[in-house]
Amino acid sequence: MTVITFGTFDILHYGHIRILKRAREMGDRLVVGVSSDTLNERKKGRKPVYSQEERLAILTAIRYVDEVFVEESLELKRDYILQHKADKLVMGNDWAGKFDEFNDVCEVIYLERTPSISTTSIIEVVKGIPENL
Ligand code: C2G
Repeated sequence: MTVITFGTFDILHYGHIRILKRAREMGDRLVVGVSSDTLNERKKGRKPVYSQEERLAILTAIRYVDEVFVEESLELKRDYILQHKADKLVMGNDWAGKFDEFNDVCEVIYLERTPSISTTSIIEVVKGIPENL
């Protein structure tokens, strides 16, 4: 059973590890599509802190991850699912409902997002911006 998930995974944190662990436990192989730097800039309007090569290397080193590839475009999601023969697509529930169209080629599952942690909040702490401003 192959599981696929997608994301930027910039400044890897506990929320990322938890979704990777839970996704991996839903099958016996986890493939991760890592957003390219260009896709991330389009999506979020800023460059990731870690380059795509660094993010790929970090994800490759995680025990729950069996394979990584670069996600170049959101429009190619169906092709990626088919190419990697994924049985399940797992995403955090900030994406709830957004990928239901792929239900015809795989099971689409949204897992609860881990509260109180995000790449953006880490960047703000590192920059020294008070959280409640
Ligand atoms: N996540 C989580 N808990 C958090 C933060 C993130 O469960 N506190 C999950 C997200 O729901 C997502 C994954 O970790 O499933 C990766 O998060 P991001 O790097 O923010 O990915 P994103 O930019 O949302 O990219 O094609 C879809 C996109 O590429 C998803």
